[in-house]
Amino acid sequence: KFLKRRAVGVVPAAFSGGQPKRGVETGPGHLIEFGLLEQLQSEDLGYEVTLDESFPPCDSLRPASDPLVGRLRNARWVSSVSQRVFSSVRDTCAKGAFALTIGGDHSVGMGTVAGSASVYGDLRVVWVDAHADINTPETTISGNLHGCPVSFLLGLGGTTNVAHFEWLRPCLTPDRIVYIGLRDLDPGEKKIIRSLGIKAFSMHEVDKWGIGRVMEMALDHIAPKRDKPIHLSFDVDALDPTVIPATGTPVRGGLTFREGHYICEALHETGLLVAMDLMEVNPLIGDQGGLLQTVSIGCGLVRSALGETLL
Ligand code: Z70
Ligand code: MN
Ligand code: MN
Ligand code: MN
Repeated sequence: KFLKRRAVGVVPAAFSGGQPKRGVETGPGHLIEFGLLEQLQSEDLGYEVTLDESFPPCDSLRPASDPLVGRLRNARWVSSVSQRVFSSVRDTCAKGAFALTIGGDHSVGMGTVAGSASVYGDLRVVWVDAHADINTPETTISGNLHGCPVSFLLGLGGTTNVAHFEWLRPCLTPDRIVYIGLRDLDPGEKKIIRSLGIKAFSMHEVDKWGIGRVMEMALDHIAPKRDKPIHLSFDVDALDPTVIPATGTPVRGGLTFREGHYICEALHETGLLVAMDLMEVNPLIGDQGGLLQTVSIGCGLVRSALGETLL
């Protein structure tokens, strides 16, 4: 309904500055090396795939000096990389292609969603994650910006006045985002979600209703008439660590292999999906077998969101 061409623009967001563990910046390279781009071009899917080759290595954007901004770490670096991601996603969406961002840590989610929202004003967001990533500069305990992108998108708690983020304006409202897979929230994040009435399907709701009902309810909330563009921001740590071991913050009790794929399949079926992020693949966590499994399943999630079916 929204995409003008059978084309995918890929942004390799090889970035680790939103959290302290190195390795996650090599996630995009591993996904590409495993054959992600060829899989999307294959006769089964048949997309025209363009990699943003001009996207700089994020380490090259690291400023010489990046002092704390309040509690926030690497604010200057996160801002410049996110702004670059924003431009690339915006340009891809403006061409009528599907914007696929592969990461890399989830702090750049502020750039991906801002980018697609700048083209699709009426955007809806499905945030699949073990974490809510909705800490504000005031509530964050860790100071890691990958725990904050949603608050920046909503313009919460001083986010509109944080140094270096002047380029980012609020582009989302609490009624236009839905969470799936949550199970590891800070106390301040629970308060924010409750007070704003943000629709959230934690693992408790997934257990209670099953993923089929959850997806129906999620879509009924953000697009009751199934007529709004949707951005899927998928943090691979939403899946159980037995399924996705190679990620920086594994949390037990997560989504199964099939539940993760079902989310992607159901979103594809709506015909409303315009962008996807696949974030937080960290090849340095765990062993070689776990890495291969993570990268292989990560590619499968993207293929499902782009229309691969079982039959
Ligand atoms: C915690 C924080 C987090 C991963 C986001 C965790 C955040 N709420 N962890 N993504 N993998 O630091 O704000
Ligand atoms: Mn994260
Ligand atoms: Mn997470
Ligand atoms: Mn996340």
